[in-house]
Amino acid sequence: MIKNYYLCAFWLVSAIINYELHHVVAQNTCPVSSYNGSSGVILSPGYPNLYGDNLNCYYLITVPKGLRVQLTINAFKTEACCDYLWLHDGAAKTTPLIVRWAGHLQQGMNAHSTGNQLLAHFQTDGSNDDTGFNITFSALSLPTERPGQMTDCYDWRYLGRATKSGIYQVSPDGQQPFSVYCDMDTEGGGWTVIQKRLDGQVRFWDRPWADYKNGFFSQSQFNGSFWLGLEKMHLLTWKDGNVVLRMHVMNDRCNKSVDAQFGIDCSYLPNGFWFGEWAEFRITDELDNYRMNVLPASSGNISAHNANDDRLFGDNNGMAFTTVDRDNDMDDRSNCAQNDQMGAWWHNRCTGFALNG
Ligand SMILES: [Ca+2]
Ligand SMILES: [Ca+2]
Repeated sequence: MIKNYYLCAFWLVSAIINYELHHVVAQNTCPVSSYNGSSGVILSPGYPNLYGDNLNCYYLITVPKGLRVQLTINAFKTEACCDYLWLHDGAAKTTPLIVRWAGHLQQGMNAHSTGNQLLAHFQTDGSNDDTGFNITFSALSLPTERPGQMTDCYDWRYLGRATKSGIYQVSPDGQQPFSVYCDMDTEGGGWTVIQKRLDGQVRFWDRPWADYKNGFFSQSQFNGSFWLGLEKMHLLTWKDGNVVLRMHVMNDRCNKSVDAQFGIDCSYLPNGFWFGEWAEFRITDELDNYRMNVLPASSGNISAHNANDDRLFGDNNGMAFTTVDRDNDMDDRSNCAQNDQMGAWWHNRCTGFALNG
């Protein structure tokens, strides 16, 4: 009886504390929704204390005409799964999304609009708050327009203000322009697609060096499977200091024909979606056999964020490109592109994953 009595008392105290916590949090309402001028700060409700649940706060930032809005993170901590800061490229929620920020983000991270207005929308779910954000906004000059000289899809998105995914002409070195497929939908858009594999109709693994250098397509060009080509990748990655590589792997994990060939049963594997991002992706020129350099994975679920389990960084960073007819890998006894049909790749001895195999 006494035990029960104490237990009841504890529950009561616990309930009161919870009530008071909720009460404090619930006082957080959205701050002012309009910000004008050349610079300032936007804060999450209650910052640096916990923001509240079920918030929908809007921050419309307007800088002088002819300039762009730049946001720079001073501090950012939200619940990664569920509390988001959406940045829109204009004054309304219907304008294109620049980026969605969530989780614990580093000081100094930034994003910008293409015009003089940016709408930030802070949305939280019904539980688990964090300290939120402290973000500086500033006016950024528009870069000098270079008519007819878009160097990549990022230029088309942020200088050309293109918002539709499709085929665009780019000239990374100011020389002869060529066609690329621009993804304007994923994570703010401006992505130049360098490889796409949809099905087994286009052979990838045993193509010769010349094909991997110059690129190859299915009959439906950029609508089907393709490899843009190492020479173009070199031009695209060499002109800028920081090119981000992003991979998407989705749907069927189990290829029935390969399954039968190697006698593996993979039918128990579910479909899924995996992605990863690696910064400072660079491909050297042909004289150096299109060597690939990259930093460790910065996000995604394709590999763990450490060198031991980051196969692209761990195995392929600093490696030259190998095809079935040109062996530049580190394996003395074999050609890694031939081994188990792993295909042309930046092989070491050989590699943990190879997306052309
Ligand atoms: Ca939450
Ligand atoms: Ca070899």
